[in-house]
Amino acid sequence: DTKQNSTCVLIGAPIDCGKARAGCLMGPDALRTAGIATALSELGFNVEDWGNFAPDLGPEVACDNPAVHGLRETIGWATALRREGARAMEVGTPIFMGGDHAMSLGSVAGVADYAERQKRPLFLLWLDAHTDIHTLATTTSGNLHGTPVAYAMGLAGFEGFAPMPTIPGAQICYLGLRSVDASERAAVGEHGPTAIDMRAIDEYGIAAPLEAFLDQVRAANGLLHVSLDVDFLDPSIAPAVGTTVPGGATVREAHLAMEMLCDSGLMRSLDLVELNPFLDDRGRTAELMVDLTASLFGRRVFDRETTRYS
Ligand code: HAR
Ligand code: MN
Ligand code: MN
Ligand code: MN
Repeated sequence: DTKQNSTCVLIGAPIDCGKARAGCLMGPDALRTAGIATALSELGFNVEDWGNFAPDLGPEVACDNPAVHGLRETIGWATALRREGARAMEVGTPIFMGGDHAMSLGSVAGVADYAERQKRPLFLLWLDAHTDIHTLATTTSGNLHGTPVAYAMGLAGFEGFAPMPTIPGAQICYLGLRSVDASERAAVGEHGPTAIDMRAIDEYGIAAPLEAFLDQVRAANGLLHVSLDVDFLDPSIAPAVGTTVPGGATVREAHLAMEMLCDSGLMRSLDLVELNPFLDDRGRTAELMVDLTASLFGRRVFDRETTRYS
């Protein structure tokens, strides 16, 4: 409905337990400071900021892999964000403001609950240097921000997490990959998400592979969840992230992807993750993330009609 289309719900998720380096807990407030609500209001959206949430902590959970850490807290976050995410889907477009990428164990599950109620297939676009497809058994770092795609696909080894409506690999597309562990490469090969790495972007540009995925979503009448990790971007333009990997997307590639996503009208929910303001340079990464969000919601230099030259 129109209210749903015109409302953005900001969900603060200061989750910081998905890796060792601290600081992502300041992410939601840095995005607010950089003006995310104003940017969306200026584009004509009604913005509801639901504030920062906290994990629903349950009992301690055992895990066979001794490397895994932060499991109880991460499950608590997943429970809280799943509930709030599903609720926000009824109100408008949720923008989950992380927090590290372990946030998506909850955000994607909440969106998947909603998609199941609507009886529509959910598609996932993962803009990231990393595949984040470890299970609790395969992760060697034990950092749970490296696991949400595996959970979303329903892979085994998520003891302690509630089962979620799973997303088949064929409905998942990665864009921007350049740091993938051997066991993750095997999982991608076996379970079939589309993996657009930086070499593919260098060879074909970012538009063609993204358009092909959007065509797939459209043809299936799907809902699209977009998960934007700061490290999708090149560290020279986005230094505020713990896991910098050289050779990422440029400002223009990232804006083009956002503009195409906006034009498609397919995006139904968004994650902004891994922003670590403690590592930022005078707020420039937070500001870039807000500018990209604005492009995603319709900010333009000119509309296409004005710019047509042929
Ligand atoms: N694959 C590595 C690991 O599991 C690195 C994961 C880093 N993940 C993120 N999110 N920064 O994309 O430790
Ligand atoms: Mn990630
Ligand atoms: Mn990453
Ligand atoms: Mn097309």
